[in-house]
Order: sequence, then structure tokens, then C-alpha cells
Amino acid sequence: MSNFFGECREAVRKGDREAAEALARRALAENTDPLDTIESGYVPGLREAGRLWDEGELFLPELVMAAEAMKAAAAILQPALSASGRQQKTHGRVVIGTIEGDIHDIGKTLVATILSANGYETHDLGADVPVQRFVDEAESVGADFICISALLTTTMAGQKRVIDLLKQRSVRDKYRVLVGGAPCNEKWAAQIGADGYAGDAISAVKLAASLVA
Ligand code: B12
Repeated sequence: MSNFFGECREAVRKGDREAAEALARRALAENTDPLDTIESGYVPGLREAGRLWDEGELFLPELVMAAEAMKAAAAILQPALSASGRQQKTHGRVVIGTIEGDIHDIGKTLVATILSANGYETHDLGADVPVQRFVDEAESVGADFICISALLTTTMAGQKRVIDLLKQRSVRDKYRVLVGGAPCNEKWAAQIGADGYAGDAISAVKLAASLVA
């Protein structure tokens, strides 16, 4: 299995979309767990590409190709991922998106898919979402959770602005606000008055469940 995940990792690291897609189809055919394939195969490949880019060994277009390969493979696995959870009842309504100024959407989409697979009604607003839209959408769908992703140190302040706007409109107590993304941590969540932080999609589901309880 580790060899299969190794192939997934390599396909994404090299930005080889066709190979990444073929491996995703193979995972489906062989009943390999779709989340394991993403988390243990493709994600380490993307992180490796990011590290190489950071060290000046890859150019930005090559990193974009790695991200595109990862997204294409994840899209093939998405139906299986959505079917993998227990969908008997809705645990809550979630509005989720990546904050304005930030186009990183791979992790956010993974969290949205896994929440949805675990019985949360998920409204995915996409990436580069204005602060006000999080609040308007939460109000309009009657959300229980607002989940805000930020991958840049320059955009994470937007997570605080969402919370500030909720307070300004006197609706902060209606929602549980969860934050995540590479630069975030528990300390940051506490600092900005969020209800919690999670470092990956499975932890996000556990966190949401603990807050519902
Ligand atoms: C892929 C990638 C890109 C792709 C994005 C493609 C896409 N459609 O998403 C491209 C190439 C386009 C890109 C662009 C840029 N990037 Co970039 N990118 C990355 C990289 C390598 C991986 C991110 C990723 O997808 N990881 C895989 C996913 C699955 O993991 P994840 O996002 O962390 O999500 C998980 C958890 O964080 C958590 N989670 C995520 N969101 C949420 C939300 C909630 C509520 C919860 C509970 C949990 C949660 O669960 C997820 C699933 O497990 C990171 C490096 C890194 N280590 O993160 C840099 C990184 C984020 N990028 C960086 C930079 C600087 C940029 C650019 C500014 C580069 C440039 N000069 O143009 C632009 C930004 C443009 C913009 N305005 O947004 C920096 C940020 C540095 C900083 N301190 O701010 C990083 C850290 C790289 C680095 N080391 O320098 N990038």
C-alpha cells in the first residue's frame, strides 16, 4: 500500500495530472480508502512540491501543475469520499469558504467534503470570499457553523474580521466559528475569539461534533 501511496505522492510532486488521475481511478477500482489515498498519497506530494518551491527548486507554474494534479485526482475520488461517511441525519448546517485575498482552496474543499460526508449540510462559498459574504450567507441559510480557511499570513486577519462583523451585527452567539489553514493554530483561534481550530479534515469533523455535543 505504501508503494501505491508513494506513486500518488510522486505523480502530484511532478505535476503529472494524467498519472495522478489514473492512480485515483485505480484506488476506486481496488477499493482503497479515498481519504487515505488523499491524505497519505496526494497531500504529501503537494507539500513536497511546496517545500521544493520554497527552496527555489521549483518554479511557480510547476507548483500550480502539482496543485492541478492534486485537484483533478481529488475530483475523481470525491463521489467515493462523499459516500464514505454516515449520512443518516444532519448534525448541523455549515457555511465554509477561503477568506478574501486567498485563492488556496484544496484544503477547504477537503474539509467541506468530509463534513458533508459525515452528515453536515455544507454550503461551500469557494475561495476569495469577502468577509461580509460569510456573515450574509450564514444568516440566510441559518447556519450552525462558519468555517473559515486561510493559508496566508496576510489573509488570516480576515478570519478575525468575520468574527468582528458577527459581533457588530450582534449575532456572534448564533454560530460556532471554526478556523483552519497552514498559518493558523489553537492560539490564533483563541486570540481572535473563534470557537476552535483543526489541523486536518478529520479533526475538523471531531471538533464540530464536540461543539454540537
Ligand atoms: C498548493 C499551494 C498553492 C497553489 C494553490 C492552488 C489551490 N487551488 O489551492 C498555488 C500555486 C496557486 C498557490 C499560490 C500562492 N501561494 Co501557495 N501554497 C500551496 C501549498 C504548497 C499547499 C497548500 C495545500 O493545498 N495543501 C494541501 C491541503 C490539503 O492542506 P491545507 O490547505 O493545509 O488544508 C488542511 C488543513 O490546513 C485543514 N484546513 C484547511 N482549511 C481549513 C478550514 C477550517 C475551518 C478547518 C477547521 C480546517 C482547515 O484541513 C485541510 C485538510 O487536511 C502551500 C504550502 C503548505 N505547506 O501549506 C503553499 C503556501 C500556502 N503558499 C504560499 C504563498 C506565499 C503563495 C502565493 C502568495 C505565491 C505567489 N508569490 O504568488 C500565492 C497566493 C495567491 C493568493 N492570493 O492566494 C505560502 C504562504 C506563506 C505565508 N506565510 O503566508 C505557502 C505556505 C508556501 C510557503 N512555504 O511559502 N499556492
